[in-house]
Amino acid sequence: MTLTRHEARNAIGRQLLRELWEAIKMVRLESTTRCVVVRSSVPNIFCAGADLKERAKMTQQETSEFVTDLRGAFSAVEALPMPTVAIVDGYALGGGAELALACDFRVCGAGAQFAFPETRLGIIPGAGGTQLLPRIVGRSKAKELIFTGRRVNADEAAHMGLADYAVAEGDSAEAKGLQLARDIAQGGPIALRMAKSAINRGIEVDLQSGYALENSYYAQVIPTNDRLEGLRAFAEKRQPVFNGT
Ligand code: CO8
Repeated sequence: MTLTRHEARNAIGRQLLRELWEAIKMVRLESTTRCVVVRSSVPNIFCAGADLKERAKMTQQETSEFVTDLRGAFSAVEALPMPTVAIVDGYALGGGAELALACDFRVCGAGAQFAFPETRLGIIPGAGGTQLLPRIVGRSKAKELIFTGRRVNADEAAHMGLADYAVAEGDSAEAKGLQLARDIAQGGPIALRMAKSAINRGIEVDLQSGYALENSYYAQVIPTNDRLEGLRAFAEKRQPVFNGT
Protein backbone atom coordinates (compact mmCIF):
# COMPACT_ATOMS: atom_id res chain seq x y z
CA MET A 1 0.00 0.00 0.00
CA THR A 2 1.61 3.22 -1.13
CA LEU A 3 0.60 6.68 0.08
CA THR A 4 0.86 9.09 -2.84
CA ARG A 5 -0.68 12.40 -1.71
CA HIS A 6 2.40 14.48 -2.56
CA GLU A 7 0.87 17.97 -2.30
CA ALA A 8 -0.25 17.47 1.32
CA ARG A 9 2.63 15.31 2.51
CA ASN A 10 0.30 12.31 2.71
CA ALA A 11 -1.89 14.06 5.28
CA ILE A 12 -4.95 11.89 5.78
CA GLY A 13 -8.21 13.54 4.83
CA ARG A 14 -11.51 12.01 3.83
CA GLN A 15 -10.40 11.03 0.30
CA LEU A 16 -7.15 9.36 1.39
CA LEU A 17 -9.03 7.62 4.20
CA ARG A 18 -11.55 6.23 1.68
CA GLU A 19 -8.68 4.95 -0.46
CA LEU A 20 -6.97 3.43 2.57
CA TRP A 21 -10.18 1.58 3.44
CA GLU A 22 -10.48 0.29 -0.15
CA ALA A 23 -6.92 -1.03 -0.03
CA ILE A 24 -7.49 -2.65 3.37
CA LYS A 25 -10.72 -4.33 2.25
CA MET A 26 -9.03 -5.66 -0.87
CA VAL A 27 -5.86 -6.93 0.76
CA ARG A 28 -7.43 -8.62 3.76
CA LEU A 29 -9.35 -10.96 1.46
CA GLU A 30 -6.22 -12.14 -0.35
CA SER A 31 -5.63 -15.59 1.02
CA THR A 32 -2.19 -16.13 -0.50
CA THR A 33 -0.65 -12.74 0.32
CA ARG A 34 2.20 -13.36 2.75
CA CYS A 35 3.12 -9.82 3.67
CA VAL A 36 1.86 -6.28 3.17
CA VAL A 37 4.21 -3.31 2.91
CA VAL A 38 2.95 0.17 3.79
CA ARG A 39 5.10 2.91 2.29
CA SER A 40 5.10 6.36 0.73
CA SER A 41 6.04 7.61 -2.71
CA VAL A 42 6.59 11.14 -1.35
CA PRO A 43 10.26 12.00 -0.75
CA ASN A 44 11.20 12.47 2.91
CA ILE A 45 7.66 11.80 4.11
CA PHE A 46 5.91 8.71 5.40
CA CYS A 47 2.74 10.52 6.49
CA ALA A 48 2.12 13.98 8.01
CA GLY A 49 -0.82 12.69 10.05
CA ALA A 50 -4.41 13.85 9.92
CA ASP A 51 -5.26 16.53 7.40
CA LEU A 52 -5.31 19.53 9.72
CA LYS A 53 -6.65 21.89 7.06
CA GLU A 54 -9.62 19.68 6.35
CA ARG A 55 -10.22 19.12 10.05
CA ALA A 56 -10.22 22.85 10.73
CA LYS A 57 -13.34 23.10 8.57
CA MET A 58 -15.16 20.17 10.18
CA THR A 59 -17.96 20.54 12.69
CA GLN A 60 -17.62 18.74 16.02
CA GLN A 61 -19.92 16.01 14.72
CA GLU A 62 -17.89 15.62 11.50
CA THR A 63 -14.65 15.55 13.48
CA SER A 64 -16.04 12.83 15.68
CA GLU A 65 -17.14 10.76 12.66
CA PHE A 66 -13.81 11.25 10.91
CA VAL A 67 -11.83 10.27 14.00
CA THR A 68 -13.95 7.13 14.46
CA ASP A 69 -13.43 6.20 10.83
CA LEU A 70 -9.66 6.83 11.00
CA ARG A 71 -9.37 4.81 14.20
CA GLY A 72 -11.31 2.01 12.50
CA ALA A 73 -9.00 2.05 9.48
CA PHE A 74 -5.83 1.88 11.59
CA SER A 75 -7.34 -0.91 13.70
CA ALA A 76 -8.10 -2.72 10.45
CA VAL A 77 -4.46 -2.33 9.39
CA GLU A 78 -3.39 -3.70 12.77
CA ALA A 79 -5.83 -6.57 12.35
CA LEU A 80 -4.67 -7.52 8.86
CA PRO A 81 -4.19 -11.26 9.05
CA MET A 82 -0.82 -11.29 7.31
CA PRO A 83 2.41 -9.65 8.57
CA THR A 84 2.83 -5.96 7.75
CA VAL A 85 5.95 -3.83 7.30
CA ALA A 86 5.96 -0.02 7.37
CA ILE A 87 8.82 1.60 5.48
CA VAL A 88 9.32 4.97 7.15
CA ASP A 89 11.69 7.10 5.12
CA GLY A 90 11.08 10.60 6.44
CA TYR A 91 8.43 12.17 8.67
CA ALA A 92 5.85 10.03 10.45
CA LEU A 93 3.88 12.51 12.52
CA GLY A 94 0.77 12.16 14.63
CA GLY A 95 -1.63 9.87 12.77
CA GLY A 96 1.27 9.05 10.42
CA ALA A 97 3.25 7.63 13.31
CA GLU A 98 0.16 5.74 14.46
CA LEU A 99 -0.21 4.19 11.01
CA ALA A 100 3.37 2.94 11.33
CA LEU A 101 2.61 1.61 14.84
CA ALA A 102 -0.33 -0.35 13.44
CA CYS A 103 2.14 -2.38 11.33
CA ASP A 104 4.09 -5.34 12.69
CA PHE A 105 7.47 -3.83 11.75
CA ARG A 106 8.92 -0.39 11.14
CA VAL A 107 11.94 -0.16 8.85
CA CYS A 108 13.42 3.34 8.84
CA GLY A 109 15.59 5.41 6.58
CA ALA A 110 18.33 7.55 8.12
CA GLY A 111 16.09 10.62 7.78
CA ALA A 112 13.11 9.13 9.58
CA GLN A 113 11.46 11.37 12.18
CA PHE A 114 8.69 10.14 14.42
CA ALA A 115 6.61 12.45 16.59
CA PHE A 116 3.32 12.47 18.44
CA PRO A 117 2.57 16.22 18.48
CA GLU A 118 -1.11 15.85 19.36
CA THR A 119 -1.01 17.33 22.88
CA ARG A 120 0.52 20.47 21.35
CA LEU A 121 -2.57 20.65 19.16
CA GLY A 122 -4.88 20.26 22.14
CA ILE A 123 -5.77 16.66 21.33
CA ILE A 124 -4.32 13.25 22.14
CA PRO A 125 -3.15 10.42 19.86
CA GLY A 126 -6.48 8.84 19.08
CA ALA A 127 -5.80 6.21 16.45
CA GLY A 128 -3.99 3.72 18.65
CA GLY A 129 -1.01 5.82 19.77
CA THR A 130 -1.70 5.89 23.51
CA GLN A 131 -2.14 2.11 23.52
CA LEU A 132 0.36 0.79 20.98
CA LEU A 133 3.30 3.10 21.74
CA PRO A 134 3.66 2.03 25.43
CA ARG A 135 3.35 -1.60 24.37
CA ILE A 136 6.22 -1.11 21.91
CA VAL A 137 8.62 1.25 23.73
CA GLY A 138 7.46 0.96 27.36
CA ARG A 139 5.28 3.14 29.50
CA SER A 140 7.62 5.99 30.48
CA LYS A 141 9.21 6.45 27.03
CA ALA A 142 5.72 6.55 25.51
CA LYS A 143 4.63 9.13 28.07
CA GLU A 144 7.68 11.25 27.35
CA LEU A 145 7.08 11.21 23.58
CA ILE A 146 3.34 11.88 23.90
CA PHE A 147 3.64 14.53 26.65
CA THR A 148 6.40 16.48 24.86
CA GLY A 149 5.59 15.80 21.20
CA ARG A 150 9.32 15.89 20.47
CA ARG A 151 10.74 14.37 17.31
CA VAL A 152 12.69 11.14 17.45
CA ASN A 153 15.23 10.37 14.74
CA ALA A 154 15.94 6.96 13.23
CA ASP A 155 18.81 6.05 15.56
CA GLU A 156 16.86 6.91 18.69
CA ALA A 157 13.78 5.15 17.30
CA ALA A 158 15.84 2.01 16.77
CA HIS A 159 17.41 2.32 20.21
CA MET A 160 14.00 2.40 21.94
CA GLY A 161 12.51 -0.32 19.74
CA LEU A 162 10.16 2.01 17.90
CA ALA A 163 12.04 1.14 14.70
CA ASP A 164 12.93 -2.50 14.12
CA TYR A 165 15.61 -1.53 11.62
CA ALA A 166 17.24 1.82 10.90
CA VAL A 167 19.41 1.71 7.80
CA ALA A 168 22.67 3.68 7.66
CA GLU A 169 22.90 7.02 5.86
CA GLY A 170 23.01 6.35 2.11
CA ASP A 171 21.40 2.91 2.43
CA SER A 172 17.88 2.31 1.17
CA ALA A 173 15.07 1.80 3.67
CA GLU A 174 12.93 0.70 0.74
CA ALA A 175 15.38 -2.08 -0.13
CA LYS A 176 15.67 -3.18 3.50
CA GLY A 177 11.90 -3.14 4.03
CA LEU A 178 11.19 -5.08 0.85
CA GLN A 179 13.92 -7.57 1.74
CA LEU A 180 12.28 -8.14 5.12
CA ALA A 181 8.93 -8.63 3.35
CA ARG A 182 10.50 -11.13 0.93
CA ASP A 183 12.09 -13.03 3.80
CA ILE A 184 8.70 -13.22 5.52
CA ALA A 185 7.10 -14.29 2.24
CA GLN A 186 9.18 -17.50 2.30
CA GLY A 187 6.74 -18.75 4.93
CA GLY A 188 3.41 -20.39 4.31
CA PRO A 189 0.53 -17.90 4.18
CA ILE A 190 -1.64 -19.82 6.64
CA ALA A 191 1.30 -20.38 8.99
CA LEU A 192 2.15 -16.66 8.93
CA ARG A 193 -1.46 -15.73 9.74
CA MET A 194 -1.67 -18.24 12.59
CA ALA A 195 1.68 -17.17 14.02
CA LYS A 196 0.68 -13.49 13.92
CA SER A 197 -2.65 -14.16 15.61
CA ALA A 198 -1.05 -16.39 18.25
CA ILE A 199 1.48 -13.69 19.16
CA ASN A 200 -0.94 -10.75 19.04
CA ARG A 201 -3.67 -12.44 21.02
CA GLY A 202 -1.32 -14.34 23.30
CA ILE A 203 0.51 -11.24 24.49
CA GLU A 204 -2.78 -9.88 25.87
CA VAL A 205 -3.53 -12.87 28.12
CA ASP A 206 -1.79 -14.86 30.87
CA LEU A 207 0.80 -17.48 29.89
CA GLN A 208 -1.40 -20.55 30.33
CA SER A 209 -4.16 -18.97 28.25
CA GLY A 210 -1.49 -18.06 25.71
CA TYR A 211 -0.39 -21.70 25.47
CA ALA A 212 -4.02 -22.67 24.90
CA LEU A 213 -4.23 -20.11 22.12
CA GLU A 214 -1.01 -21.41 20.56
CA ASN A 215 -2.45 -24.90 20.69
CA SER A 216 -5.63 -23.80 18.92
CA TYR A 217 -3.71 -22.00 16.17
CA TYR A 218 -1.37 -24.97 15.77
CA ALA A 219 -4.41 -27.19 15.31
CA GLN A 220 -5.37 -25.06 12.33
CA VAL A 221 -2.09 -25.63 10.47
CA ILE A 222 -2.09 -29.42 10.95
CA PRO A 223 -4.71 -30.23 8.28
CA THR A 224 -3.19 -27.88 5.65
CA ASN A 225 -1.58 -28.86 2.35
CA ASP A 226 1.09 -26.29 3.12
CA ARG A 227 2.22 -28.34 6.13
CA LEU A 228 2.55 -31.47 3.98
CA GLU A 229 4.35 -29.46 1.30
CA GLY A 230 6.80 -28.20 3.95
CA LEU A 231 7.59 -31.76 5.00
CA ARG A 232 7.92 -32.96 1.37
CA ALA A 233 10.19 -30.07 0.44
CA PHE A 234 12.43 -30.80 3.43
CA ALA A 235 12.71 -34.49 2.45
CA GLU A 236 13.37 -33.59 -1.20
CA LYS A 237 15.91 -30.88 -0.25
CA ARG A 238 14.12 -28.13 -2.16
CA GLN A 239 12.29 -24.90 -1.40
CA PRO A 240 8.60 -25.44 -0.53
CA VAL A 241 5.92 -24.06 -2.82
CA PHE A 242 3.03 -23.02 -0.59
CA ASN A 243 -0.40 -22.36 -2.06
CA GLY A 244 -2.25 -21.26 1.05
CA THR A 245 -4.46 -24.31 1.42
N1 CO8 B 1 -2.49 18.45 7.16
C1 CO8 B 1 -2.77 19.19 6.08
N2 CO8 B 1 -1.83 19.69 5.26
C2 CO8 B 1 -0.55 19.39 5.57
C3 CO8 B 1 -0.19 18.62 6.69
C4 CO8 B 1 -1.23 18.14 7.51
N3 CO8 B 1 -1.00 17.35 8.58
N4 CO8 B 1 1.16 18.52 6.73
C5 CO8 B 1 1.61 19.20 5.67
N5 CO8 B 1 0.59 19.74 4.98
C6 CO8 B 1 0.63 20.58 3.78
C7 CO8 B 1 1.17 21.96 4.12
O1 CO8 B 1 0.14 22.80 4.64
C8 CO8 B 1 1.64 22.43 2.77
O2 CO8 B 1 0.57 22.84 1.99
P1 CO8 B 1 0.67 24.16 1.06
O3 CO8 B 1 1.72 23.82 0.06
O4 CO8 B 1 -0.68 24.31 0.50
O5 CO8 B 1 1.08 25.26 1.97
C9 CO8 B 1 2.19 21.12 2.15
O6 CO8 B 1 1.57 20.05 2.87
C10 CO8 B 1 3.67 21.01 2.29
O7 CO8 B 1 3.98 21.20 3.66
P2 CO8 B 1 5.36 21.89 4.11
O8 CO8 B 1 5.65 23.05 3.22
O9 CO8 B 1 5.26 22.14 5.58
O10 CO8 B 1 6.35 20.70 3.76
P3 CO8 B 1 7.74 20.35 4.42
O11 CO8 B 1 8.28 19.24 3.58
O12 CO8 B 1 8.56 21.59 4.62
O13 CO8 B 1 7.39 19.80 5.92
C11 CO8 B 1 6.21 18.42 7.47
C12 CO8 B 1 6.71 18.58 6.05
C13 CO8 B 1 7.39 18.32 8.45
C14 CO8 B 1 5.39 17.14 7.51
C15 CO8 B 1 5.35 19.64 7.88
O14 CO8 B 1 4.41 19.88 6.84
C16 CO8 B 1 4.56 19.45 9.15
O15 CO8 B 1 5.12 19.58 10.23
N6 CO8 B 1 3.25 19.17 9.03
C17 CO8 B 1 2.36 19.06 10.16
C18 CO8 B 1 2.42 17.65 10.70
C19 CO8 B 1 1.62 17.47 11.96
O16 CO8 B 1 1.59 18.26 12.89
N7 CO8 B 1 0.94 16.33 11.99
C20 CO8 B 1 0.19 15.90 13.10
C21 CO8 B 1 -1.21 16.08 12.78
S1 CO8 B 1 -2.19 15.67 14.18
C22 CO8 B 1 -2.61 14.09 13.88
O17 CO8 B 1 -2.20 13.46 12.96
C23 CO8 B 1 -3.52 13.54 14.86
C24 CO8 B 1 -4.28 12.42 14.25
C25 CO8 B 1 -5.28 12.05 15.21
C26 CO8 B 1 -6.15 11.05 14.60
C27 CO8 B 1 -7.11 10.69 15.56
C28 CO8 B 1 -7.92 9.59 15.05
C29 CO8 B 1 -8.64 8.88 16.05
